[in-house]
Amino acid sequence: LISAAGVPVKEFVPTQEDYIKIYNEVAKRLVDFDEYDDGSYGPVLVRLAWHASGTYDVETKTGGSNGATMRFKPESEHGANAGLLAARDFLEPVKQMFPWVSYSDLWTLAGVCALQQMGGPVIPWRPGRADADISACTPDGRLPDASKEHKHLRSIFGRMGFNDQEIVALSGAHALGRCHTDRSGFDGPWTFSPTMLTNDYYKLLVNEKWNWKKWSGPAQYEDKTKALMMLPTDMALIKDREFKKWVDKYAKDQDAFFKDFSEVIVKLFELGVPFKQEERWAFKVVE
Ligand code: ZEM
Repeated sequence: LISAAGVPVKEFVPTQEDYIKIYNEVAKRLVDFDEYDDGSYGPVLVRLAWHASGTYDVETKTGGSNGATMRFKPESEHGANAGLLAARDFLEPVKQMFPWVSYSDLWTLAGVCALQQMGGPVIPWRPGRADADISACTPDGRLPDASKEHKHLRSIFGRMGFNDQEIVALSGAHALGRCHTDRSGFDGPWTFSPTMLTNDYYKLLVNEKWNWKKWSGPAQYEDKTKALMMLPTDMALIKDREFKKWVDKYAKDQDAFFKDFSEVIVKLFELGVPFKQEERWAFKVVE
């Protein structure tokens, strides 16, 4: 790099220490801004990282977390991305503090931070994503539609390169957060501890009785307390025999869930990224 005066400028080459600073800053902001939703921006940060990554198409090698094209219309206005501006806005001051980081690395690292800070497993991460321009925006319809069932799940997640076990392991993220009527139209949380990653999602799927909710909103299920919900796509995981095997396993074994969840999230966040760095880093939870 050459400055305007013609003097060579040393390029800033971030090290692991610099990414630790970002992780720690996101963790600090999760504590500082605890009046959002159920008391944490964590779930919506996880959803941002997932929706940035889940546009990947193995055949055309388009989409995925590399690029961070959700910054642009039309992708930011795709129905599935409703509400994710809250997550992008939450991270903007972090981007200003560390202007050298790409949005695409920042969004996935924030997802890792949120999951670990909410009690999840260690999720090894490495940098290497570069932001793209508007021309790399993906077409609408690449993310799953909650009103559909098993065939749709296999076709959408198959396009990203995931098998049945991976689909079920990824879905355990619904232990976190909630549905918002002004975003997806659905309403309510999946578990009683929406800011802690646990295997409760699977336990509730197999142990509770789920009935159609009687309301004028989109078709969803509710438990007998009417406090919790399941989407039609969540119920597909116990209606389909092959999916159900994995739900049963994770309902019984939280360690197995954590191990498989970590592996599949690493894969999700890395879809389509042309990494130069082989090594992944494990970030320490901020207490
Ligand atoms: Zn979700 N998800 N998701 N998801 N999701 C919502 C919320 C959250 C589906 C879906 O339609 C919805 C995965 C898979 C799938 C999270 C993480 C992950 C909502 C509610 C809907 C409708 C949005 C709203 O109204 O705010 C469908 C159909 C999926 C197919 C299997 C995967 C995979 C995820 C991560 C690995 C999270 C954390 C939330 C909660 C967001 C929040 O704001 O609380």
